[in-house]
Amino acid sequence: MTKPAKPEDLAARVPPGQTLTDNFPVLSYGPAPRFDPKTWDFKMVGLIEEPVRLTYEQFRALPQSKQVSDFHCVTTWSRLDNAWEGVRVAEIMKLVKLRPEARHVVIHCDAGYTTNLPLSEFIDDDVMLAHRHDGADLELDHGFPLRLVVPKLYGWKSAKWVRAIEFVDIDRRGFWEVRGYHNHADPWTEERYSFQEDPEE
Ligand SMILES: Nc1nc2c(c(=O)[nH]1)N[C@H]1C(S)=C(S)[C@@H](COP(=O)(O)O)O[C@H]1N2
Ligand SMILES: [Mo]
Repeated sequence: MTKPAKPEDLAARVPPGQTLTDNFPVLSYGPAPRFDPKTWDFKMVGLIEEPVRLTYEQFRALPQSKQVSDFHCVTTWSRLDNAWEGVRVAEIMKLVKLRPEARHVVIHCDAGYTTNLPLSEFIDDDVMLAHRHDGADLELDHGFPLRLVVPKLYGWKSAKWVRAIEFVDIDRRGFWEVRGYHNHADPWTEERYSFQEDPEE
């Protein structure tokens, strides 16, 4: 058992404008896609020397990690101490040789959802591709069989039902990023909406 956190410690973990929840709300645009382990695959494409395609079995055979992190949705709920299990992005990066022009990634999901990240933030130590949450397999609605977890950014960057990672040179905005949400999405500086973006960036 971990000691219950003191209220002042908790406050330091909740970004401005956020409210804590113990529930795990489902935030999805559209219904959860169907999962078929026989046809499911995971791809890495774009600015890498050799494209990668793994079957479900091959993906599940990759080395596993655990990590506890906080989750902040731009709709103002935050959920602390999520125990994620899966494959660290650092692990899948061992499977590719990046071309020098690669600077950004686009995450592609079943049913067409996408999100974008700078390469440097995608390969951060705390970013992972998870299939379990709080000791159980992810529910379908929470992204089973595979979701990205990017603890340092708002929840819409934590793409559910991930199928492919595309390495690109020029940044390309994802699903919410073209619909008025901030391209970067740092919850600590409340990067919520695209109108807040610095036009110089
Ligand atoms: N494929 C996909 N991934 C997605 C979304 C989505 O609509 N489709 N919603 C995002 C948003 S806005 C949030 S806050 C988190 C929510 O994850 P949860 O539903 O597991 O709480 O998933 C993100 N990933
Ligand atoms: Mo969200």
